[in-house]
Amino acid sequence: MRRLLQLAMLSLVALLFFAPAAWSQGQEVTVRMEDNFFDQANITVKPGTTVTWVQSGNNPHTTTSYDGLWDSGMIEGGSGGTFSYTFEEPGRYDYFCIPHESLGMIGSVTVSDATATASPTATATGTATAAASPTATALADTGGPPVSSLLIALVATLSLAVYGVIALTLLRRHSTS
Ligand SMILES: [Cu+2]
Repeated sequence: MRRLLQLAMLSLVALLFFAPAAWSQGQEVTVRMEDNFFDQANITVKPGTTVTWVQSGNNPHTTTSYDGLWDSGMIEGGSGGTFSYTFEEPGRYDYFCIPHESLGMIGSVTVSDATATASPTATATGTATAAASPTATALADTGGPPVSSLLIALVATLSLAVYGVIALTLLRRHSTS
């Protein structure tokens, strides 16, 4: 009975060890700077997410916050240059490309804590019909890692428990024979 208790404690320790690492992981999202638009232009991310803009076009582009929060400066065309910004506070952050704002090269990052309600709010705030599908992809991307990490933690805990049971059974057999 004491062995089972120790086993349960061990599993709990394993879960406590793995789970926070999976949950606290900062997520990363990439937005491409094309000629002349952002792909994806409207994304929804969780607080603590780092968004990296990658120069994927031949024209020079910038990612510039309308609120003055960030400004990449001109990133040369064909350079593959990048610019990153980490979003901590929930809210909506609009940005544009300095040379191509008039051509509609604008985008937004919505930072939202909610996972279940994120989809309806994102659709409600988006005015263009085309915004619906990129937002859905972004949600799928950001939703993936924590679930899989949690699964790994669960599998690790389960395998540890199974290993313990096998060891216990072997020990019992040894003592009875
Ligand atoms: Cu541009």
